[in-house]
Amino acid sequence: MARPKIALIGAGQIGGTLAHLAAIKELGDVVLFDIAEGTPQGKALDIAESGPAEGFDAALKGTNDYADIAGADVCIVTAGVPRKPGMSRDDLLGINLKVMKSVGEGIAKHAPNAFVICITNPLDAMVWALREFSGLPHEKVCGMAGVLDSARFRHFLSLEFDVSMRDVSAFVLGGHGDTMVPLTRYSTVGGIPLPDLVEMGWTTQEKLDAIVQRTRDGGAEIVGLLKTGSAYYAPATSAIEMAEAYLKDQKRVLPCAAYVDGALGLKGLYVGVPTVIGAGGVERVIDIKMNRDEQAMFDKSVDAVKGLVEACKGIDSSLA
Ligand code: A3D
Repeated sequence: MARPKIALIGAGQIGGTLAHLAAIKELGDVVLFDIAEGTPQGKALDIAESGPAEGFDAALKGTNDYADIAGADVCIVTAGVPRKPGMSRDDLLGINLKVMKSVGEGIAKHAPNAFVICITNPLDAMVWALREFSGLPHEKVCGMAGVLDSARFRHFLSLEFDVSMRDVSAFVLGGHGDTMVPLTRYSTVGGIPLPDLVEMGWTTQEKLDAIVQRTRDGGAEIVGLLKTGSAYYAPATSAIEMAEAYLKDQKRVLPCAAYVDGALGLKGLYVGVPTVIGAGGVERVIDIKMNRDEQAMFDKSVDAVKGLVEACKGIDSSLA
């Protein structure tokens, strides 16, 4: 059986890391696409040359021609610009919307059967626009944010409790922005919900609130440190987890920016929700129940996403 084909649209910081991880994990053959000449070719060759020492079997190709992504099983999109210190994700909207148009058309023409994972910011609006421009089925187009935001939350919690990150599970929902919703009631350490751990004296409500805020600011914290761009190791790892769930039909329960039409009281919107990812793409959106406070935070986040979608429609009339 031929190896799966993974097309990475954008060969910058995240794109290069995605290619390296996909090769090391032998998820399939990798095509790196970018408009910058030489960058995808150089990264593909560099990673291929790490193969003998690492011992992986995967072909890597760099290209500036969409025809080379033909028949891809998975497309992961990072094309566009990242933010710099002082910028919000929303500041990227105008420039990255244009990029989504060309990427969506490229995927529609050459890889219409792919499972598409968007990473480009502002995430929830860009994945919506990418789906509109590509015309692919909604369940085959989603966005990576929740896995990363949850991973950040899990990391901070593991430091607070001094336990393995593997035993901390967490859910962060809503839009990937300042209004994201880390759900403490659905987050656990070894199955024990966080509010119970506060009662048990493992931490205090103040410390938990501070961890929630640090999670919300997780992207900005890295931007502030790097100064020249945004995070890329953890974002790439998170998207690879989603791609693997699809390619291996793992039916993983992962939070991602999925098309929600009916669940959680939403009608036709991309936003961060718990999903099941398997060979069918986003196979299920999990319709969880939220309490009043959680619902209020989620609604605020949904409103922020709706505002960005409206802004996209204002910029590109073909989306209206
Ligand atoms: P960067 O290293 O600048 O790579 C972006 C690449 O896109 C560059 O190589 C560009 O040449 C390329 N590019 C620009 N326009 C096009 C085009 N029209 N077609 C193809 N390629 C193009 O950025 P990065 O890899 O650090 O980040 C990529 C995106 O991911 C940015 O929008 C970030 O804001 C976003 N990001 C999202 C998250 C989430 O959790 C959702 C996390 C981190 C970064």
